[in-house]
Amino acid sequence: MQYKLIQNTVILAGLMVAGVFGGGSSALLAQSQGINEDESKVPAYVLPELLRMADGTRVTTRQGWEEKRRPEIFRMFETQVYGRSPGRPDGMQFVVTATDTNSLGGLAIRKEVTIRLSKASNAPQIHLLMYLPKAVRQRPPVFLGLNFSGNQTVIADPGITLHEQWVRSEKNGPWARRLPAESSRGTDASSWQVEKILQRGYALATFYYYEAEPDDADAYAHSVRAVFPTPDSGKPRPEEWGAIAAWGWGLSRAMDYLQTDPDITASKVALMGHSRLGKTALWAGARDSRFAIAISNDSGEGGAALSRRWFGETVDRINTAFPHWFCGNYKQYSNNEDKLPMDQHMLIALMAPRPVYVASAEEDRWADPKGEFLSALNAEPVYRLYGLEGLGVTEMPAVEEPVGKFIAYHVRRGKHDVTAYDWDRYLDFADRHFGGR
Ligand code: GTR
Repeated sequence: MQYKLIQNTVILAGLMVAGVFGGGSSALLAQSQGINEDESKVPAYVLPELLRMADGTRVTTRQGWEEKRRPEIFRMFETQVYGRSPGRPDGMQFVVTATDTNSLGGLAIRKEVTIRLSKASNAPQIHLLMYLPKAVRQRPPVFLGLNFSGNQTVIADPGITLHEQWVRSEKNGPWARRLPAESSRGTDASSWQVEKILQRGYALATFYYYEAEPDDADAYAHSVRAVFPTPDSGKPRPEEWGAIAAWGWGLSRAMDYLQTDPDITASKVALMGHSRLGKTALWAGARDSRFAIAISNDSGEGGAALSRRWFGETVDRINTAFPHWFCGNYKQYSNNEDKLPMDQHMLIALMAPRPVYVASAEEDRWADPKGEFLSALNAEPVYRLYGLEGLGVTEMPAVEEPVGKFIAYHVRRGKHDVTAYDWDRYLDFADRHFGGR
């Protein structure tokens, strides 16, 4: 479409402009006026340049990227968007609590692992659920992802242990620990496709994201952030971790365990996350190079979607609705996107040279499918430094026409969700990068 061409040209031309950080005051004005879902009203904007240092120096080599520009961009995301998180805590313990060598009718080995995050008797725990494909004799590659509602929801398997969860029975009411209902088993099965993953020769590892932090602005006391605060701070400082960083930190702790597990290949772990957990997968992948692939499913604002593009959710809206997700410093960019020293294409680029997949859904306008595509496209210059092909197209592909090699993209029919179609594409992508089944 003519229109798309024009938009892409605006952005790519923006990349040529030396040292321009912003300049699109019309975009700024527009965003402060609220939510836009009309493509014809998207104002022009200029993206910060991926390969030019804040001091104006151009970066043209891998070494320059790895030693100078990548650390600079990483620090921007760390201090301005997601917040700095601590490293691996001391005294973690991994306990395999249950193994069923004949689960899902013989398709899988089910394993449950408790990750104790310190030696303290009241240490927070992560309960990792794993399925291993029985038919695969060698150590399989793994999809790792946080789940939204508890391990028992990913497939209707009566053998999955129910763990107490943080709940509030009424809005702003007191927090309590409760066992989830039996009836919740398998309620999210369509977005996990466990059997499909196993049939394709992959293992799955997942845990409930509330175990790192309940997703509520008032849940700080029950977060790993309260247990592992950075020195001398009761609450995080403005550049310290928000909930997305806490969830991502939990994924790194799951990786600590996976590196000790003789039944899987820890160098072949693909992170997959949907929506807020897609934002989390991208940030976790940027922070922790042990993750071999990162997959963002409909991650939208603060994930794959460009912040400066005024379409769908905005920085202001997300900071208002979910004040706990990002670090304190991110608040200053509400209705002020042009002041961001980076944009989200740079988050995608932080994965390089590792493969990264960005996926959208056609009806998920809130997440701005086109802004997600353009982010992936504008991450390509870094992959080029490695001689790696990115999307292989310059215009948004048609619905359900996946594109790309080291950066991949598709927009699927339908709404905000993870579906069998999405998983088929992620499995194909993993096959290509992990060397087949
Ligand atoms: C929405 C939020 C999005 C997205 C989504 C989700 O309410 O505005 O950024 O994260 O929730 O996580 O389902």
